[in-house]
Amino acid sequence: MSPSLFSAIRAGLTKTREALIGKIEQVFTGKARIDEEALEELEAVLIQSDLGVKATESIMEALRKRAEEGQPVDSNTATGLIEEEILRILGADSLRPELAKAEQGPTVIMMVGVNGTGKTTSAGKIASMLSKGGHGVMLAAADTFRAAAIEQLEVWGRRVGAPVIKHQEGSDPAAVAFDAFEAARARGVDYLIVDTAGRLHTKSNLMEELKKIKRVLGRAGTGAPHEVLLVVDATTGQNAIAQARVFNEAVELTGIVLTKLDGTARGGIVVAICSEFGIPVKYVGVGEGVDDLRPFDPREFASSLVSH
Ligand SMILES: Nc1nc2c(ncn2[C@@H]2O[C@H](COP(=O)(O)OP(=O)(O)O)[C@@H](O)[C@H]2O)c(=O)[nH]1
Ligand SMILES: [Mg+2]
Repeated sequence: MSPSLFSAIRAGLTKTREALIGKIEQVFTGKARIDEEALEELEAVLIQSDLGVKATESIMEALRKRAEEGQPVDSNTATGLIEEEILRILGADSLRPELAKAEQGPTVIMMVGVNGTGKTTSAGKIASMLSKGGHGVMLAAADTFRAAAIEQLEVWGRRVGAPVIKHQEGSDPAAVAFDAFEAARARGVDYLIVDTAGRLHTKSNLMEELKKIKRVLGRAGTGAPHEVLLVVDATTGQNAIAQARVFNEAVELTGIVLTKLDGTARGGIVVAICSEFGIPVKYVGVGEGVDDLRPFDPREFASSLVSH
């Protein structure tokens, strides 16, 4: 990974890192070595940092083991151990950010998530990334709830040079997805990215709508959708866990796109999602621009979270 990519994630995680390191150093202030009180304070810090109960438990186990062995634990060794454990949880080598590929025909990527998390923006960014990689990309406007949502995707389509398949506002999203698949196949496009709606509190049930889109795509093309990416806003913290659970039950997620890592102190939520569901984080969003998307690199992420 090039230095410029490295710094985008590191820069995005600045608030998260500074908050976490600051709190850890505070625990050790005036203490030569770790004691029970410090361990308890540290546990509270990890929980507050959105790392989740499971991850916190395994980190605490490693710290206690070290303390019991009589080895000195100061703030530096503590952050070192935390980084190691986070890396283990993120599955450094097993969780690959690469997208699945269809054996034949277009690879279909379905974007899901609640309103405002960054689905449409991430669809545009992924389209740009794939297009720059030399692939043919098409977008499907399956958020038909508001005309503005369709227009927003069209703006991205123009920016990226990808055709957008759309129907009228209020039409059946599954029908849009089906037409888009047929168009993508007919034109020999490599990737079809399906943008969907995220409103939760309306008469029509969002989860049923998403299941239908998925079903229709599955009938249209073998193995489709090949990716179902949950777009999660990092600033929502623990709420992301509840979202991951609901969407995973409905449409079986294959990966996560974590957006708005820039400017939040809650980047630790990635660790919680990984340890809770074992769903790989594939991309992170570090800004609103077309190039503000990065493949997720567990090593870089872990070190950006706790290393000075
Ligand atoms: N700072 C920041 N803003 C983002 C990021 N991703 C999306 N946004 C912004 O979040 C808002 C909602 O994005 P949108 O794609 O419309 O969300 P959707 O409702 O899930 O489709 C927009 O203002 C985006 O520019 C990100 O990674 N960082
Ligand atoms: Mg949208």
